[in-house]
Amino acid sequence: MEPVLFYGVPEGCSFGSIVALEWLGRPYRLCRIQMPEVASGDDFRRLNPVGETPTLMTSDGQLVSESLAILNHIAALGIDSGLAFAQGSQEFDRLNQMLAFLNTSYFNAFSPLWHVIEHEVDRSTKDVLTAYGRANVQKTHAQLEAMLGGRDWLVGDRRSLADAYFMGIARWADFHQAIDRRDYPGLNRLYERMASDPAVRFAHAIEHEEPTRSSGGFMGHVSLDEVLAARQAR
Ligand SMILES: N[C@@H](CCC(=O)N[C@@H](CS)C(=O)NCC(=O)O)C(=O)O
Repeated sequence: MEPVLFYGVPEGCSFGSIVALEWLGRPYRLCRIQMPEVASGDDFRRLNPVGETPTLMTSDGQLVSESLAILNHIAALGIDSGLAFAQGSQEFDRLNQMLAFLNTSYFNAFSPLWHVIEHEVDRSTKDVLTAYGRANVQKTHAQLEAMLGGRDWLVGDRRSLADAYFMGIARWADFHQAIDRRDYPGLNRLYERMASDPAVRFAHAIEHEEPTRSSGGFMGHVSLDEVLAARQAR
């Protein structure tokens, strides 16, 4: 079977991995995982014991979880097509640094905001967490704007996997009304440019189950049951 990306809905951070696979252009399939029910269920935990998405199953059945590991796996396949850089190069270090920032500081800034939506909390706890989350989201946007340094793309002079991953997280700021992105002009331009990228439009349509066309190698969806049955039969 082609590689399968298990992506979480709604609005999951798997978004960037879908964009990356589209850009890579090689055949792949998708498996839709509803959060939290299916992601934390026993069946999916057979593929990722952590119970989180994304997870990638490679064509030889190996399982890779954690966005950084998945993006670096895709990156290694995309060096020839200019999607990423060879380990040991300065560009690789820059990309890895940016991905690490996005995957830790930037991603985690939203955690308090998600917590108040996903858990029952009393009014004062909600106010404290909301203020803390918004302050973190503002801080990490200011940091990222400084790292962007007036360039068009997060790393180097062309799009990279960092821009793909950024897009999946950045939209959470709108959902939580945590910032006005126009206060960060460089990030705002990047967001607008990426929003019109065919792979970003595709990933958005996939999440929302809208009709769409792949500009990469998407071969269709496969269900979790089908994947588990195929693995058992191996
Ligand atoms: N460190 C992980 C974090 C993955 C993560 O938190 N995934 C969320 C979606 S963005 C998830 O699957 N949550 C499970 C749930 O909400 O049930 C990564 O970078 O891939």
